[in-house]
Formats: sequence, C-alpha cells, structure tokens
Amino acid sequence: MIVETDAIDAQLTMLDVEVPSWAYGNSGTRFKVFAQAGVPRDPFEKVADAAMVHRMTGSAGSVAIHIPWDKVDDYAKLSRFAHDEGVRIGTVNSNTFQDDDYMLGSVTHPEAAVRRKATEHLLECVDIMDATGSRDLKLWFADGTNYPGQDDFRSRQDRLFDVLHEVYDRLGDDQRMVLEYKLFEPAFYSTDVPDWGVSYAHCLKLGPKAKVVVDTGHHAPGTNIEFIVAFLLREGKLGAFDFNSRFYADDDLMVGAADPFQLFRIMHEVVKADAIDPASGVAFMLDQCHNIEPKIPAQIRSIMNVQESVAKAALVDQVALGAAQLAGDVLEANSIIMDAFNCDVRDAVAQWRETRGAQADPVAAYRGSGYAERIVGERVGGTQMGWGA
Ligand code: PSV
Ligand code: MN
Repeated sequence: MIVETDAIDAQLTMLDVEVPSWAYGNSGTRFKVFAQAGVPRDPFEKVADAAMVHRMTGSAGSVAIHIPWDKVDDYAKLSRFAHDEGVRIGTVNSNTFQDDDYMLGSVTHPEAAVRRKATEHLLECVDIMDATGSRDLKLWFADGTNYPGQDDFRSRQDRLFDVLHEVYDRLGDDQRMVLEYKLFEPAFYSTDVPDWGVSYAHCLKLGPKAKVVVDTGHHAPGTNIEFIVAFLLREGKLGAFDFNSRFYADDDLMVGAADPFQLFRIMHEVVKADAIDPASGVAFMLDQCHNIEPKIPAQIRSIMNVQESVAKAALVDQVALGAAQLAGDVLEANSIIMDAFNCDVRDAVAQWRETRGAQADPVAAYRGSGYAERIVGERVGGTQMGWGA
C-alpha cells in the first residue's frame, strides 16, 4: 500500500494532544511511589517539562492542570509562563477524591454540607478557568458504594444532577464541562457515573456545554470503545478523550502500548468523522502516570503513538471502504482497514515532525538535548510534586 503523505500531513497538522501535568510528578501504585530525580517542585516546572514534549513532537500544545495539585497564587502568571514556553494551559481537572469528607462520596454524598463543599470546589475550578482562559472543566467523581444497601442509587443520581446543574449554570459562554465515567474503583459495588450512558444522559439533560469524556482505561475488558466513540460523535456529545493503556484495570500506561490496534480503531472513527480538527470540539488528552519509566520521554513516546495511529487512520481508503460495505463485501472491507493498520507510517510521521520544526526522532533528540541532566542538576531542594494520595 502506498503511504499517502498528503493525507497524513493534513490530519497531523490539525492534531493537538493535551498532556497532563500530573504525568511529570511522582506517582505509583497503592503499594509504592518511586521518586525520580529531576521531578518538578511546582506547576511551573511541570509546564516547562510539558513544553519540552511539545518541542520534540510538535503535537502537544497544551497542558492540563489538576486542582488542588496545581494550585498557584497567580494563574495569569502560570498562563503567561506557559505561553512563553510555547504551550497553553488547557483543561482544568477537579479533584473531589482526596479529602476525608468524601469517604462516602462528594457530589452524591448523603450530607448536604459535603455536597456543598464539593460544589464550591467545582465552582472554584471554573474561576480558575476564567483566569487561565481554559475552555474545559473535566469532572471525574470517585463516588460510589461498596456494599449493597449502603445508599440509594436514585437519590445519588438526583444529588449528582443537582450539583452538575449548578456548576453548568456557572459556565461562561465559551466554557464547557466534560464528564468522565469509570466502571469501578475506588468504589467496588456501584459507581455513580459508571459508563458512557450515564454520563451521556446527564450531559443531554444539562445542555450543549456538557459532553462526555472517554478515558480509554475505564472500561471492562473487551469493550468495543470505538463503537462508543462513533455513537457519541454521531450525537455531537464526545467532549474529550483521556488516552492511556490498560492491561487489567485503570493502569494509566502509555497509550498505544497495550493495544495499538484498538487505538487505531478509535482514531479511524475520529478521522472518519473529521473530528481530529479542533473545530469538532473533541479534546485529545493523555491521562497517564509513569511509575517506573522516565516521565518526559514516556510522554513523548505516547504522543508519537497517537501521531502514528492518526497517520494510519488517515490512510484508510474511505471511498473503497464505503463501497465494500455497501456491497456487503465483508472480507474486502476488513482488508481495507487492515491494510492501513499494517502500513509503516513512522518515516512519514518523522518527516511531518521535521517540517513542523519538531524532531524526526523525538526520543533520541530528547536524550541528546541535555534537558534530563539539567533538571536533575537544577531541581534540588524543595518538595517534589506527586499525586499526593
Ligand atoms: C480517574 O481514574 C482519572 O482518570 C480521572 O481523569 C482523574 O482526574 C485522573 O484519573 C487523575 O487522577
Ligand atoms: Mn481520566
């Protein structure tokens, strides 16, 4: 199959993948957090690391922040710093999962005072969006129950909706809320937003500024994620992706590492819907943690994996595919998809990066840049950032 570089270039030129600030901090499992040398001590250093990922790859123009982990006194200053480094502050992620008050839930908690506290946090996140110029508020709730009978499912949905509604009303004209779902964890019996259907139902009721987030790690094994993506795109309700890889649960490994074919199938649906284009309103984000591997090159590798999957999706012969589908030619339709997936697009993507002023071989360029050695030397003293659990 001929590698059509024009088709690849057109998609990659539109592609913008947001990186998570928390990927640069220390992280681990519930068993152990392994600290790494050179890890940022404040959100500014996280942004500097994110900017390095963008310089190497050319596709990572914004960095998501997580509140309160990334609280600063002056958000306008953080935005200016990001701008000077060549990136933007993107999505503001809320955190209603690390406070003792939230043991039985946050926005669904039986006590009104706890729900109020969670609501105030979400409203504060919107204030921060005003200061950073961010468009999206990302909501993920750890709410759920561990035991049958522990709480009433329907009352919890009512409480959830009331809070979402109040926060929705506070959004500015150009702001949105994106609601993430997750099958399980930390609650094990029931989760209050367990799947795309629950998220979609709330978003539909809230209005056009509410959209669904698909975190690729938040599904049962074997779930057909590309079908969910196709459905939400069709309904205009796909707000964002949190990309990562999973083998078993919410593993937060590098996207494209566990199942590159799944990532390609997802990107095929996105490309087919012309939704790589930022005008589509779909935000592409990584939501990953690097526990045993160096963080910055792991982010670089992840962006490269997304670039390569988009490039392969760009090669799908849509016209031939449509004809084969209409003709009921099952084998031909399948082989058209597989031809694109099996293409080696690495040279074409490297060339695109080079013409964009990024690096043909971003990991090697990063290794040769001296950045890793510099931050290890400079970031001495202070407290390394982490997910603070
Ligand atoms: C939850 O597992 C999640 O995917 C949400 O996006 C959080 O905001 C993120 O991880 C970081 O904890
Ligand atoms: Mn996520």
